[in-house]
Amino acid sequence: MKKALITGITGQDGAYLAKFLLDRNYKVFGLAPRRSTASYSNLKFLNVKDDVRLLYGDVTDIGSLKSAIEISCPDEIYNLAAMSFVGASWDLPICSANVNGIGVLNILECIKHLNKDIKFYQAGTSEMFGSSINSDGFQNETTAFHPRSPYGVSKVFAHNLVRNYRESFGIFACNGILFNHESPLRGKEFVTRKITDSIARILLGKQDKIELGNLDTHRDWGFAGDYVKAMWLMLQHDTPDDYVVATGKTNSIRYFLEKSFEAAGLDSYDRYIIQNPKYFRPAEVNVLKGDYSKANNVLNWQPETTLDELIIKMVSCDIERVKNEI
Ligand code: NAP
Ligand code: G4F
Repeated sequence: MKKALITGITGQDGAYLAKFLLDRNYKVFGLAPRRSTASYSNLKFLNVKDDVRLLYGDVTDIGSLKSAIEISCPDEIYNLAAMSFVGASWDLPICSANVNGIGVLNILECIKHLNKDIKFYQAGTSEMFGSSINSDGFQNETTAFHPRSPYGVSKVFAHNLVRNYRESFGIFACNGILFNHESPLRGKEFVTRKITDSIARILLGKQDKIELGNLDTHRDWGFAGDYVKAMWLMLQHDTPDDYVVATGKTNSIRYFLEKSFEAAGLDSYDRYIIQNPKYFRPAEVNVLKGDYSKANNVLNWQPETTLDELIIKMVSCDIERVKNEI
């Protein structure tokens, strides 16, 4: 039986990846930081909370990582832990650098010293491209990085470390460069879930308006459940490498709003939206559109869920959740 250690197991991707690996008969360990109120809601939502073994740990605390690796003896480590909210990274730049940058170095150092045969996946992001785009309008593995937030900068640091430890020490370490992926488990501060949760509240008479920032940016949105498969495929391949994971389609926040309101049976979104300067960012990433042909050709991976299907799933799930709120 293969063993995997997932950092960030309580987050959106962590829960989907835990389920994916359990379904493939892995023994799954999860690193969970100490929080004043522990949140296992994502693991519970997917009915996997009791099937994983959680170990206290924090990627900024190398002793806790060493101990988690010694207890779990993993064949594979998936590093999903992050301060993942771009909007907060200007307020928390040092925290972002420590968790998203030094945290990765801590794990790589543990692998180097404890067991160089452990395969490693690093959760990289399209935010590393920032304002950089190829002349064909896509971003792929050859696109230069020009991050636009402390979050993006911290992830570039991690990306380069992973490549360096692969080249220097022969560690099987892969960078996924994942474009935005959403689900009913997405945190409510991210724009998609903020919209679908608010629509459910509007529909059920619990909210009147949605306050948002820039509605004209474009994102390449996929379904998180599809993307965790790509993480796993990277570690099953013969050689370690870096891969873009995306849908190849881009849409604006306005499109997401329009389709979400439609999915809830509500007409035009205009009268429900207030634009609040507090949600605009000091520097913005205007367009993300990923070319996933390398992942398709080498790993045989492709997205399975369309954005319109994803929106329907998120809206209906939030309507049920808000209905059942006490
Ligand atoms: P998420 O829901 O915000 O989950 C992040 C996880 O990291 C949570 O379990 C969080 O625990 C944990 N964490 C935070 N600080 C930690 C620390 N110091 N030590 C250990 N764990 C810590 O994020 P996600 O959407 O699942 O994304 C997973 C990873 O993919 C992240 O690295 C993110 O940057 C990256 N990524 C995401 C996307 C996307 O569109 N979702 C795209 C590209 C890359 P608490 O909840 O207790 O804080
Ligand atoms: O949903 P967002 O906060 O996601 P963002 O910044 O694209 O980051 C997500 O995807 C990255 C991959 O590209 C991940 F690495 C990262 O961890 C995270 O998962 O914002 C999307 C867009 C932005 O342009 C933002 O300015 O929506 C715009 N937006 C407009 N109004 C808003 C809002 N974003 C948020 N969060 N809240 C608003 O009210």
